[in-house]
Amino acid sequence: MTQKSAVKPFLEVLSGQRQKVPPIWMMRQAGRYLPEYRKVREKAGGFLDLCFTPELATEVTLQPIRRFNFDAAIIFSDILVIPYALGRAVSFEVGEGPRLDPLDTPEKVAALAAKADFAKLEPVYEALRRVRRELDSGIALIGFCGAPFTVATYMVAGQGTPDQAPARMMAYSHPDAFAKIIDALVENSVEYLLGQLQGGADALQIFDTWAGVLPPREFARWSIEPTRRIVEGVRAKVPGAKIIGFPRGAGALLPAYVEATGVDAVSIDWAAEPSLIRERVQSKVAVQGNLDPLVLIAGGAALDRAIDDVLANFASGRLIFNLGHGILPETPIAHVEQMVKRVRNFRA
Ligand code: 1CP
Repeated sequence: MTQKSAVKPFLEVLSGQRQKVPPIWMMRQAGRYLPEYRKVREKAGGFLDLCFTPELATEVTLQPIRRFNFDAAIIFSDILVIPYALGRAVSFEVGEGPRLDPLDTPEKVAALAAKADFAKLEPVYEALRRVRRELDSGIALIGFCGAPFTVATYMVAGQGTPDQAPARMMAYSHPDAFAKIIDALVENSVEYLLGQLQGGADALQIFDTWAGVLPPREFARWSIEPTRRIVEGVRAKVPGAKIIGFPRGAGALLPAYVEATGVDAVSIDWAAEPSLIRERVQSKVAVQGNLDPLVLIAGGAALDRAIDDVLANFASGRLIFNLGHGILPETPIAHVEQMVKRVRNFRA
């Protein structure tokens, strides 16, 4: 890797300093679109074994950095390690996504552990320490967790669902039970994020992938409020901790999310309306996003045009260039190279 100065452009943007060339990384940048990832994944056995073997997690975290020299690495793990550490059965079936033991009645919720077994998460902290040692000083390291609502949707349903109906239904029918799950996730996520900062993470991202399915009142209660408590809990121990929120699909609720949670940046999806974002979001915090992952598969002139749109919309303010959601497995590597080159050649 090329030697860089100790200034981390990614962190500069989070601290309020717009960069002439926006820093760039991709959500889900370590993963199945990379042949070198698929190789490690095969030899790791189960997906959780990959997450919990520091040597392998370090390797796959660094793979996209070696290839593309991104401005940030995100530690290889998953949002479902918290339910796992809370004693829930969690497995990943190849081609099917996560499977959990459904937490779908108030009786089952009453028996949920209040505190995670953090010894189970120690390998993630060890992987962070190893990545930090190997990473160039100009590249930031991101730790993460799922937002309580999104993690709860998988815990309640026992799997991914198209519309998160099981969790939404529990929130309406048994709000006290649902609140108990959310509270456990808030408290343990604070501790997990603090552990990641101690392990060497420079910044944190809170993924609320399913926040957009909630009506405004429920969004305030189950997305904004728990995220606000996590931000406050982390900063009570590490004042100034840099935190990015990703309430996917929040749309016109983004200004309220930013105002109430206190995050330093929001990751926005590709449907976000540019003038609303500039005037009511980017005027307050940094913005990360928001290329449509599908256009990264399409490539060619459509990709160039879409990249230029993101830059025209947001590069006059604090921008971290990213996708609007995770990169898809069928994405050609040459298209990622095309994107990185075009963004790095941009001068605002
Ligand atoms: O076999 C495999 O390789 C499994 C695929 C996979 C990978 C590569 C899963 C299972 N998780 C991960 C890693 C992962 N997950 C990372 C680190 C890698 C990186 O970003 O480079 C991160 C940040 C996540 C976060 C995550 N997991 C989210 C939030 C972000 C998002 O993309 O929306 C969610 C919702 C999950 C749950 C999950 N884990 C895995 C899958 C396939 C899913 C999604 C299930 C669904 O679609 O409902």
